[in-house]
Amino acid sequence: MKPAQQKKFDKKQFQANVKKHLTATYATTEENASTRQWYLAMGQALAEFTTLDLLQTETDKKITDAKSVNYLSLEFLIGRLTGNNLISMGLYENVTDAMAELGFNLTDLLEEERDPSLGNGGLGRLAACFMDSCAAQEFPTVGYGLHYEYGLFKQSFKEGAQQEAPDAWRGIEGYPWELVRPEIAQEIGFYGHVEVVMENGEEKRRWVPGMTVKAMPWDLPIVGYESNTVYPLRLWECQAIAPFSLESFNNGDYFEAQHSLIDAGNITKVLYPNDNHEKGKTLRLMQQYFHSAASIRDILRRHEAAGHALVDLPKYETVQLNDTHPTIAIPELMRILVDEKGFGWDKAWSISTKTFAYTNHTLLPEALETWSESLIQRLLPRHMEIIYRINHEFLMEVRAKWPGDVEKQRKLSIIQEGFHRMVRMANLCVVGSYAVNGVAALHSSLVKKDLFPEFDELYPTRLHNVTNGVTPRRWLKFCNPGLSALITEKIGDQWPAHLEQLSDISGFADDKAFQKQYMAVKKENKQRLATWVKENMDIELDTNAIFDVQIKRLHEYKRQHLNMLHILSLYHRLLNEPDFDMAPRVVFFAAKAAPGYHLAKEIIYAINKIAEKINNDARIGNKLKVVFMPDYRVSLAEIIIPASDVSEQISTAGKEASGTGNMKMALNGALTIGTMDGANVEIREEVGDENIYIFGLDVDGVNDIRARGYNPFDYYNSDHLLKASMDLLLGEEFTPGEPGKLRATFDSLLDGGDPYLCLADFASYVKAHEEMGEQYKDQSGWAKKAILNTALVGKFSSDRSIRDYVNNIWKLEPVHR
Ligand code: 26Q
Repeated sequence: MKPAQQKKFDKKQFQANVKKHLTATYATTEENASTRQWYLAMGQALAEFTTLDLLQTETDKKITDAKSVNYLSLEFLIGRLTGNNLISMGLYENVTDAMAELGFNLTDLLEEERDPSLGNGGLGRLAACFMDSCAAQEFPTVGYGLHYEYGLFKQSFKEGAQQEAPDAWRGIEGYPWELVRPEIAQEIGFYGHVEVVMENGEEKRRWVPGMTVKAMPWDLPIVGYESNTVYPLRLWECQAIAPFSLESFNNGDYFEAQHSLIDAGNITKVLYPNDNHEKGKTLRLMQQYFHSAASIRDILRRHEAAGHALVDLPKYETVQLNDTHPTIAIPELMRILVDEKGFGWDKAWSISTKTFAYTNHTLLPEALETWSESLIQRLLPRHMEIIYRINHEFLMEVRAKWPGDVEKQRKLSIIQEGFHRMVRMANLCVVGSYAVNGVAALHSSLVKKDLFPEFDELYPTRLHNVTNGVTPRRWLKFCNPGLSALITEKIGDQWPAHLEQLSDISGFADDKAFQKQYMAVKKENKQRLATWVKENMDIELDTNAIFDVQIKRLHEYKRQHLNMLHILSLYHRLLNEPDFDMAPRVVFFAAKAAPGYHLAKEIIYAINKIAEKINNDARIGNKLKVVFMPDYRVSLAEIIIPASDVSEQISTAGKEASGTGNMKMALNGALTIGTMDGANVEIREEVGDENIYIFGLDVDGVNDIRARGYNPFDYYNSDHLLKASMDLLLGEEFTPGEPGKLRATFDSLLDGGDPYLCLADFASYVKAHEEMGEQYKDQSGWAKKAILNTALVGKFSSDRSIRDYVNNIWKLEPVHR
């Protein structure tokens, strides 16, 4: 089926519209307009196609009478929308042609769009892929997030060290795809106290907030692939209710008068740049409550506007919590039902627990959110009372199940006892949801076995697995047009909506002509990346080399420093082993470190310094290059991923919940070198052991070695290559005149105890790389493996993930428009 937008497209009218926006919206003329203004005007003209659909879906009775999912997430890392929306609307060719007639290359125009980086990494990007898949398959969906003024910081390097700058993603002109919706704004309270009032002889509790702000919604259209469906991604912006206090203003205290404006403006000012790490900051909790409260109110508004009764909420709405960040939505719904809508506790609890479902994305203890009771008490006094009541009822269940077992109560309680009592958000989520899921098979089994074993005993049907996925529209069709065309030539054009069809490509894995075509496309993509690197970093690359890629947030558990040790080992051998023969390679990194994560920044610095030396060392010629690309973001991933030969997925087993970059690179024909962690386990199941390089300790091995008492010095002292590689960090090899400047990583790996077992996995990692490097010398054998990776990862389409949610958790039906 072709989307209606394509049928409606009239080239002349579209061109006229672009020109109209150039003057009417951006106040310039055809003669004077910059490329950026042409892009903006084109964006506005395109948004006209989706706005009406967006508004119509809102009131379409077929949709308001069907069950919807509400995806609540503090992060949506959507990336640029224009190119992707063109693909979904089926207008890519039409608009290429229309803009060419106006004298513009569409690719150049698309480059003018700034990435909306409204997320940190995997969790935010997953939310974006899920929105795309819900729209493509027409499962009624509303995404709820925050309209941050500044997205994830922009990264640059100054003499190798990370520098951060604010990301004003909307520019001064605003973002062409967003629509402000003042008619459905909400008011949100904070602070204040709880009053007791008598109502019909009954005691009722009511929250009287001490401060109120406005939640202003901005809608972004999520366009379903060839489906005529447009769902909103609704992002809340915090505004002051009155621009300033008139009283203080009239009293002449202008500065005082601005205060409310400053406070309210702060709540959605900037995205917190921490990934897999929580820091209990008041403003972060304010963001979370602001997001939850505005979203829950909007869900209830839609439900009531459709004429449905509140008792039927779970029949029409389900609320998916993307990690614990929106947990406060649970007590908020309870507060509204009990305090404002007059429900008894039990009825309200029954409605609420049939509405919420929760996805866990991490087992790392430092990432499990807890908030101090005293902070919640101060900011949200009524919610704290509700949490106590939920906990009280829950602990009665625990006592009934394990009579007399105080230890169980202590462990499961939503409130963690101690000097500073803390609220455990994950426990509140498990207790308050009808379904809880992990994000890959291994991760979900560890959620059951290690994180929530007692909850699993208490609620044996509550815990699920839904393996993550990625959208094949952005991560193959759009970012890799060469490979897409080749696939379409062989198996037709239905695969972007039915990715399992890619398995038909495996029939061509041995076909020498196809192998050549496949590798020629890879070469073109490598050339595109090499050109980017030359233009932006002035490093010359050989596209015959292996392009070995590690792109993800910088975190010790992801072990970029293990990759760095491997580079040091290659450098050492190139200089010291006359017979050492390796396939030339370029090792690419791209990663942002949380600004407060000291060691992560040291690792970036070390890799940059090592790169500088190696890239300019005439002794090793072009055998080895190291490229740390600055400012990793979705649009950069779209260039790197299609060009990757090798995908580094080397986290310590048990630490990476799933990973999704692993899926994107395998889909684009990279061979994974990885541990038995996260979704790597399932990728191996799909592509077969011969088409992936697995190394290192598995989860049991990790547990064993820790139980025996892990000592990194044992490895350092007994493995010559490891010692030689690490010792390179001690002198001034990479920091002339400044010996010891790279010590931080060295120290963390030895005196620091090597918490992520890099040294234990080093030898096995080196060996896997050697095998992989040998294989690369046989280009036909390599091509076969790469083709089989593309062919056999259809499972990892986010369309499949969404169908799993729909069938096993949400229980809803598609609505075709
Ligand atoms: C929490 C509290 C305060 C401030 C920030 C945070 C915070 C923010 C982001 C905590 C965690 C995150 C992000 C986590 C994340 O991206 N997890 C990844 O989720 C992916 C999608 O499921 C998985 O593939 C990755 O394995 C997992 O690391």
